[in-house]
Amino acid sequence: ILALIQQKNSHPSGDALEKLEKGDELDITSNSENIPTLAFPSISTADFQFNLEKASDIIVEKVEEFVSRIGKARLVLVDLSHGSKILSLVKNKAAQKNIDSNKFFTFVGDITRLRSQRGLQCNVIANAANWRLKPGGGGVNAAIFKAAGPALEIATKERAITLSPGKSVVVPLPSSSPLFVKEGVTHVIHVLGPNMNPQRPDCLKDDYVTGCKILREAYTSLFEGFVSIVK
Ligand code: AR6
Repeated sequence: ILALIQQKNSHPSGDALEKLEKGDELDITSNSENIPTLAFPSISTADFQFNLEKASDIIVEKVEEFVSRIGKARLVLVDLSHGSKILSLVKNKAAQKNIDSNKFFTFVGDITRLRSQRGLQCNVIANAANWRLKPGGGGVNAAIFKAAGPALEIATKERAITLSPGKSVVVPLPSSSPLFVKEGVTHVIHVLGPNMNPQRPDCLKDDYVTGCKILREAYTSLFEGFVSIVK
């Protein structure tokens, strides 16, 4: 059954298996084309090896702070698989805090194919970037630069050359970008989170006091960036 569900992933239909797999996501994706929506990955928790429990606390804390400031808009935490630990941690903690599930929810999908494959229209997507703001390097950064084509690299250079940890930069996506055309993405917000991976630049080792402070700053900067677009 799981294999069948995975096969069905890329072809939304009214099929019973599809409904089983998507669950309440069906309600989320229907009739919501024009609601400004930010899709964001969990910053720093894969390649940058940030602790998932601590990251999930910070995500929920920052979401709670911003849901009241975004009007009708929505925030959506995205990850690639149904087994995503960060999605389940955040989902449970958000439910405990009674965060409005119309304004914030978790969602399984490739952030570069949310509309075409999963039926979720997100006009803004966040990228867990590197400090050079360059394509490649794996993870969501590589996927977003690849899907957006050279237009994103050029547009990014016009806004910033580098990024320090905890900061973000809003990049309007040219309408020639495939990500704009196919997915309806109008802005990419690059965010640089704290790095706990000794093999990457600016490693904080185990300094989670600094790490948590920088991750909070990163989400504040990301959500402020989204607020500035929505206004
Ligand atoms: N769609 C949705 N979520 C994704 C996708 C995708 N296509 N790809 C990955 N994720 P990571 P970091 C999730 O490693 O830890 C890069 O090389 C992933 O499962 O992309 O901040 C950059 O160049 C995880 O939950 O970002 C930086 O050097 C989340 O996205 C460095 O990695 C973030 O994982 C940044 O590391």
